[in-house]
Amino acid sequence: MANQTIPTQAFAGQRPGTSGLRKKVTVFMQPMYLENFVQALLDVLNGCRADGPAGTALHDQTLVLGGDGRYHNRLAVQTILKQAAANGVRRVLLGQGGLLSTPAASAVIRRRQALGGIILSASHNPGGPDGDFGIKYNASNGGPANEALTEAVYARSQNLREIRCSDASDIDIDTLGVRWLDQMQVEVIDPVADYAAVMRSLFDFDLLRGMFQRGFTLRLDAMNAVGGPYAKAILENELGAPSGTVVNALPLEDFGGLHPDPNPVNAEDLIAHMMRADAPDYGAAMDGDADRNMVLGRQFIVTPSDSLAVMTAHARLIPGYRDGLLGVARSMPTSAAVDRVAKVLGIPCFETPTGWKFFGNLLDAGRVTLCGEESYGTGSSHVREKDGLWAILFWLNLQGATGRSVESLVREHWHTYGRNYYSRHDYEGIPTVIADALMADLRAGLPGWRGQAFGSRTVTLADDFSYADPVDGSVSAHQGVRLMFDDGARVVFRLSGTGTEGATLRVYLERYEADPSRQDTPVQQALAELAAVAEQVAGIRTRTGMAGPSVAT
Ligand code: VG1
Ligand code: CO
Repeated sequence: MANQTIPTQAFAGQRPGTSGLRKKVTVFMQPMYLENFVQALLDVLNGCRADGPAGTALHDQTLVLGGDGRYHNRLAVQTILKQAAANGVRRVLLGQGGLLSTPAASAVIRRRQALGGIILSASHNPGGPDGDFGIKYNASNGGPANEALTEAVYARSQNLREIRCSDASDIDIDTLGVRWLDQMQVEVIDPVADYAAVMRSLFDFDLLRGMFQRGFTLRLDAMNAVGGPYAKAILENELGAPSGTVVNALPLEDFGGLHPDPNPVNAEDLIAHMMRADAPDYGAAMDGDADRNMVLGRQFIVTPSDSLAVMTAHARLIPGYRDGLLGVARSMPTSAAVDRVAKVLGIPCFETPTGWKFFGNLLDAGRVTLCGEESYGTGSSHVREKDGLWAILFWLNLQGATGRSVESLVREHWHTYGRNYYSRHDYEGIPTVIADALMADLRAGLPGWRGQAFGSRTVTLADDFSYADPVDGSVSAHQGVRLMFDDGARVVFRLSGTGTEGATLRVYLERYEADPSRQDTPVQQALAELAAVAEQVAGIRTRTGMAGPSVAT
């Protein structure tokens, strides 16, 4: 079979966002759209500059490939394999059926010492022919490519004139084992094996097995996404949880119509189960690519920011972290609950921009062990992605090691450290011009806010968060507008970088409550004053015509 060189024209807008290039499936299905982006990526990996000739850096390299199984995944896998072959890649490790969860892809890259991996996922975005598709590249540390690389790919995509592709036929991606696509070796691997080995090395599997033997009950909602096979293999097959513990376990191309975003709005069926009188001991869910997690106890929902703080406080009880933590990191909008724990433990705590790629350097440099985001993401140095099932196993191990329920662990935490009331309000589908103007006006108004009083609170800091990476010194500016108050409360504004329709404004609200007798207020009530401040400062209702947020979690 021969390599073909096919002329193409650049597509505008192939700049990766918070987590790769995400667009509507209909956009990705345009002829050459995926091909262009993949060619730009392979060119950059081959050592090309924005407009230079092709290099050969890939010729002795291995790439990992897999995705969350959503609509278009199988077709995209075949296309990418043919492009990889024509661009001189030596070997591809492909998840069986084209499947790899995001954390599993990270684990495979690391364990097999691959150059990197291509992950096909739009994560928590809906799937199906009318849904979203996505592609991202992870580097040899297993983590999302840094901004320098994604910008180079974008620059290359804007100068692209041709792509190279093999005209070989589709290959079998469903049978384990090695086959050839021209000169390139394709090894179809079990998508679960490497990942499960990592989990075994971190958690007390004997303890967990004993819990299920003694009747501990868990409901894990895999939301018809890629996490199902991982959860079934580890929890039901290996740890002996009764069959049916993992629900919605079969990955479906459209997620069975579910929106695979594990939050109280989209995981309503799980919440309903957990609120019943006969609820299981423990409830959990993952998102489309299994890197997010939601943790629930009986009649109790854990916020992701609290989850990170509780995990940090108890990490030494988990075998993989028994020697303690080097440090922790959280994204800027994530609540400061973990900061208080880090202080008590005497370990460093870093504040990074939104997106997992910013944790990579800190993890690689051995400065942090645990990381988390308010968006239902927690992870550790075991891979370079957030990891849904890992977090669920961590909390399971924690319940087993302490003999305590999810709710009592969190309540005790609040009692000890105080409670950071926290909520994120999303305003979805705003016309881009309106959202951009809102943010621009907020930024322009920043100098005026400092010293302003809102009710009993005074603004002590008003800025646009800028991050200087302590490891490589790179600076990422304009990461979100912050208003900080004298009592530790905060309001943060930023625009989403993962959506595919219009703009989504995210407003993050936080305030601290040390007094245990005042830690039981409903969250939205506890934050109502701050929501009013956000409205006053940004004029969201007038500008968008929306009466309130489309999602408040
Ligand atoms: C969102 C979250 C962010 C997360 C990102 C990718 O980004 O806020 O914390 O890292 O999604 O998560 P944004 O730019 O829309 O706010 V995943 O699970 O979609 O890859
Ligand atoms: Co995800």
